[in-house]
Amino acid sequence: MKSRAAVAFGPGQPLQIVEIDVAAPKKGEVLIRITDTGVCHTDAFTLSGEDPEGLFPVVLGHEGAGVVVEVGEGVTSVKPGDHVIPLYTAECRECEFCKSGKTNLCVAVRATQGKGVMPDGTSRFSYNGEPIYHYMGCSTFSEYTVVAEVSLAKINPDANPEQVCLLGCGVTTGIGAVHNTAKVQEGDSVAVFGLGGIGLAVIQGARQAKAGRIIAIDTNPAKFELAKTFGATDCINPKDFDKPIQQVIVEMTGWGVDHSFECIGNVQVMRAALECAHRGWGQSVIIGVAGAGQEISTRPFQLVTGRRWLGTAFGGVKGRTQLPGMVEDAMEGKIDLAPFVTHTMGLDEINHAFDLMHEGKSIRSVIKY
Ligand code: NAD
Ligand code: AHE
Ligand code: ZN
Repeated sequence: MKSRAAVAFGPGQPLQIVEIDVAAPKKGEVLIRITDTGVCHTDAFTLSGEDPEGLFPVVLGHEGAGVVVEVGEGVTSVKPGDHVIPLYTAECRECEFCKSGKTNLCVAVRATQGKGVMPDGTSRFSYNGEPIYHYMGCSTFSEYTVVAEVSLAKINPDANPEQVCLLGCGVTTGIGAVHNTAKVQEGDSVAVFGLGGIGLAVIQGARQAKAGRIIAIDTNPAKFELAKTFGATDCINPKDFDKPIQQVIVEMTGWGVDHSFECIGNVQVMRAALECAHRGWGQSVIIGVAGAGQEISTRPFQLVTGRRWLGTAFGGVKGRTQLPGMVEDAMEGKIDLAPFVTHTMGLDEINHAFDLMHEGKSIRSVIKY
């Protein structure tokens, strides 16, 4: 079938809106009509050419919501008409990782996903007869996309897709990082570096966990108002100080914070986030994605003296099992999604969504098909 799609033909190039061909779903696959998709900084990261797994031409997008159109052979967990959120972290419930009870990092489709193809090693997308790569197992920047059955969470059909699409990545990642990765407890102190969709979701999660002090850090003070609305108790701009921001935070708190979260993808900030953690027990969670060749560093003494460095993907959330409940939480007002959607637009304007992100003017732009 034909589908309108925003195709990234090469790194650093604007997306082009073209009509691509989408092949029927094969065994274990599902054809989805995407109704709404957020634009996450990871899409911009891969488009920039910095992603070691970046492939072109590709249909980007991984934060969507849609409706099942057709199922391939053997698919039993969803049927046409079901409302779904595509998952870039699949959940097969059969692999060693799924069965471990220790992680959400299912490996069922991860190897082929990273190569931009479906589990059988081929693409369902083409343009002028030439294959186009899939992205993160989702490719939500096409109105019609094909994903693996294990990469779909079935959700309440009454949920607002313009909002719950954000549970496909950003909001789930931030909230999940607080509860599943850091396990923030009542009264704990928290520092959040970077106040985009991810960092603001961390703040919302920290408030759910009844954290005490929540220190929000960004170089763009325009982000502070929403951070305070979500529960930040202090907002600070590293540019306002002539000493390292980790020193500022340690001085603000005595010995540092119980938990810090890096939500930017900057390896220098990752170091600062680790070093503002409390001597003896403070932990720092890396959420941001850094470019090819970049590495983190700190004095080992920082770890010897009890700080712990952690990381998280999709907030440790098992998508098929836990995402439907998070959608219900959003419908009941326990997760507040509306303030994240600062802009909505049609697919034709998707490059504007990337501009708004780079200019620091949006939290999330949602593309509506
Ligand atoms: P965003 O662009 O919306 O927000 C980033 C924020 O960081 C902005 O407010 C910006 O002003 C701020 N910032 C930039 N440099 C800074 C600095 N030096 N000090 C303080 N603040 C600074 O991005 P986003 O969509 O919220 O994504 C954030 C990061 O999380 C990205 O790296 C993205 O790829 C990553 N991410 C990871 C996961 C995961 O599962 N691990 C999931 C989603 C996104
Ligand atoms: N492809 C990159 C890594 C990108 C990355 O870390 N992605 C995050 C999700 S970002 C969502 O916005 C993630 O979940 N990683 C775990 C995984 O399995 O992809 C690289 O460095 O190669
Ligand atoms: Zn994302």
